Amino acid sequence: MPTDHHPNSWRQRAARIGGAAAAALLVLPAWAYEPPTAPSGRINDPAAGWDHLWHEVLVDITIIGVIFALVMAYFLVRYRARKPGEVGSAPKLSPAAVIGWAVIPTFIFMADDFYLAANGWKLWNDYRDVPADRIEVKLEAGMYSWDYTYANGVRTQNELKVPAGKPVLLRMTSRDTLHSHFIPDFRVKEDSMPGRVTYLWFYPQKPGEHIVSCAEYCGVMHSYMAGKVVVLPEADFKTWLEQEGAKVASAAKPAT
Ligand SMILES: [Cu+2]
Repeated sequence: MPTDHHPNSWRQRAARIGGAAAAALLVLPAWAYEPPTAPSGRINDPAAGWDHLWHEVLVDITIIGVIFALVMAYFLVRYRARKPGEVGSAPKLSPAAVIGWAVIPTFIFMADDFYLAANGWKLWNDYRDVPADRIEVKLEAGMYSWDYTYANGVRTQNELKVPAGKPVLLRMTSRDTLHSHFIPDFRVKEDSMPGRVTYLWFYPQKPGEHIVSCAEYCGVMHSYMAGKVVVLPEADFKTWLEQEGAKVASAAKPAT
C-alpha cells in the first residue's frame, strides 16, 4: 500500500487534529468571552454624553457656518465690480497675512473636530466597560428576527423584557449575516455577526417601551426586522421571568 494513501498518515492525523482544534476555537470560547467590567457601582451610561456631543456639533457647525457666511457676504459686497468690465486689483498681502488666512480658519475647524473626536473617544471607551451589576441576555439575530434567551432558558422573539433600574448586557451573535441591534432611545447600536460574539449594554431606568431596529442592511426584509424593548417594574419582571422559567422547566421534564 503506498504510504501517502495510508489512512493514518501523519498528514491526515494532523489535518484532523487541526480541524477539531479550529472547530473548538470557533465554538467554545464564543459565549464565554468576558467584556471588560467597570468598577462595582459605576454605570457609564453614554446616552446623556452622546446627546451632549450631538448638540455640541449642531451648535459648533452653526456658529462656524454663520461666521464664514458673514465674512463671505462682506467680501462679496466689499470687492464687487462697480462698473461693467471692471478688472479688480487684489490687495497685496504680506506673507504673514497669507499664512494667517490659511491657518487660522483651518485651525478653528480642526480644533473643534479634535475636541469632539476626543470626547467621543472617551465616551466610547468608558462605555465599553460593562457595569458589574447587570442582567445578561443572549441574542441571536437572523433573517428576520431578534431571538433572546434569558439565563433560565426563557426565550422571546422580537420582544426584550427587562427590569427598570438595572443595566442589561446583550451577548450577541448571528445565525446568518450581519445585523445591527439598534435601540435609538438608549443611544446604543452594535453589529451582531456570525462566528463571533459581540456585546451591547444599555441602562433602562423607568418602565416603558422602546423600538429596536436593524441598522445593517441584511436582506430584502431588513426593514421588517423591528422589535421592542419592554421595560417593566422590577417586581413585574421578576414574576414574569419566574413564570416563564417554570413553563420552560416543566416542558423540559421527561413525561412520566
Ligand atoms: Cu437585520
